[in-house]
Amino acid sequence: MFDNLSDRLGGVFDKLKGRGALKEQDVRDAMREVRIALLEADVALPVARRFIDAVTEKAVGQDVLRSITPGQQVVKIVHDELVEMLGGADTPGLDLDAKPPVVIMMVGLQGSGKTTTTAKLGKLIREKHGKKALMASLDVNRPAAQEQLAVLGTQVDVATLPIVAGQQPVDIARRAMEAARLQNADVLLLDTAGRLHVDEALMAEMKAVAGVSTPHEVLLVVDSLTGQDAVNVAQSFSGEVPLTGVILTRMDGDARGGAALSMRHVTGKPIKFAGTGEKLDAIEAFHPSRVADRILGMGDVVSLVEKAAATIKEADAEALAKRMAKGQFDLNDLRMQLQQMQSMGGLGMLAGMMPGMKKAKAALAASNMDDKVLVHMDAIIGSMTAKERARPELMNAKRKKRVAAGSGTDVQAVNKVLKMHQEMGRAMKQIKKMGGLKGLGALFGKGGLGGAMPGLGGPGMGAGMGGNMPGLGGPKGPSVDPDTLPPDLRDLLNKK
Ligand SMILES: Nc1nc2c(ncn2[C@@H]2O[C@H](COP(=O)(O)OP(=O)(O)OP(=O)(O)O)[C@@H](O)[C@H]2O)c(=O)[nH]1
Ligand SMILES: [Mg+2]
Repeated sequence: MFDNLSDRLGGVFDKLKGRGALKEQDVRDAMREVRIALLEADVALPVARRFIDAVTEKAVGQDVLRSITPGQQVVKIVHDELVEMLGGADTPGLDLDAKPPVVIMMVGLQGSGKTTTTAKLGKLIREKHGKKALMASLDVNRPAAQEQLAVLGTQVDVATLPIVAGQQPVDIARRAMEAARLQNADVLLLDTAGRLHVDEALMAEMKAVAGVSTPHEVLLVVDSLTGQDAVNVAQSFSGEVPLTGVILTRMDGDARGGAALSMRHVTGKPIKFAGTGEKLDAIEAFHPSRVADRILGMGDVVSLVEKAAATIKEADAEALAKRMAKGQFDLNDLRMQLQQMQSMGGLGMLAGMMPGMKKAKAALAASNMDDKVLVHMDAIIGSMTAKERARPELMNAKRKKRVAAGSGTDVQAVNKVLKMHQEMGRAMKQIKKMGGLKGLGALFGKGGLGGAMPGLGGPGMGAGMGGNMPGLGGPKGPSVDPDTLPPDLRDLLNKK
């Protein structure tokens, strides 16, 4: 689910993030691509249009374009707007707050997953809410539909209404109400019949059932795989019965995601649950922010950006940028970069929060790298004298031995730190020559990894860590992905 959309958007944003500065036209161009990606994912046209308008309006603002990390900011705006599109930060769960028996009516097209979801909810109500539920099938169209629910009922240990052959839906609903009262059930779940298409007979039946049972929740069950058609279905239903929420089934499948993304806007009702499999516990509360994270392929870039902003002392960043402007970069500066990485929670956490985290995490695990590497590097620099830190060229064999002993490492490790520093210094000099300082300043300021990763995004971290610190990831490690760097930096790394 969302895989294609995710890839497409990832491509668009990588380009955006790879730039130090953004012009309004860059944002507009990117938004055109986002729009195409949304439409290809089967998002309803008005929904896509509204989304793009909202994002564009916010993203072309001067605060964003002039900020140090415009690309990141645009991504955050897209993220926040996606959350909004999916229903906002807080989505309500099941509302069982009414006089029992609280009636929940399930509606939807044939095969959308109503019966399965009814049983899933019955189980959830028993286990999570600690309440007693009764389930009744009003499906007299499909042979054995009522038996299906009875079987599921025994599986989830929730009572079902005894079947009376030949009884019609409205009468079954009445009988179910009566039975629920007699059994002191807290909740009555009504599973209704589906049709291949929305038709008048179906709507009349839904209305009549709602009329006698006055449901507290009317949940529209929608198959995520239905794409654009789901939107029409949702529109027809919401015009006829008082929907209170939507449940998306088959979120475990490879749907393009359009139904999920459009549903909230089309029905105006919250998506309450997501069905994630055929098993009867495969149901999850629907969290817009988590889904947005998933679509944007971010571990949690948003909190990473927030965290970076909170962690990196503005003053430090500025001081470093100034020194770099003069072509200065000593071991103290390197150390500051390492400490920033550590104070953000270490490498494991960073990898977990990075976009494309799957790859990064795997590389991290494969390289046996852990936060000890950072600690060791810090200890090595810490064991040097102030003079040595400022002038690393002083480090001869004797001094290296002393520092290795002092930091509890070996000369090889000391060499690695020195080499890393050398690479970073060289990279910076070249950048200075190329006049690419603005991008670099941004990278180090609050930036890194295309904006969000101080330290990790620096050119030296890319060159140094990737190339020379086997412990720190190797070529495929969590060092910066060259594609996310500003073009001038990228060229530099590629030349290497
Ligand atoms: N993978 C997956 N399969 C699901 C999910 N929800 C339902 N299914 C499957 O979809 C099929 C149809 O589900 P039902 O619950 O019978 O659908 P229905 O809406 O009651 O169908 P009718 O009563 O014929 O209208 C079953 O095989 C379910 O196991 C889900 O979230 N994920
Ligand atoms: Mg059914």
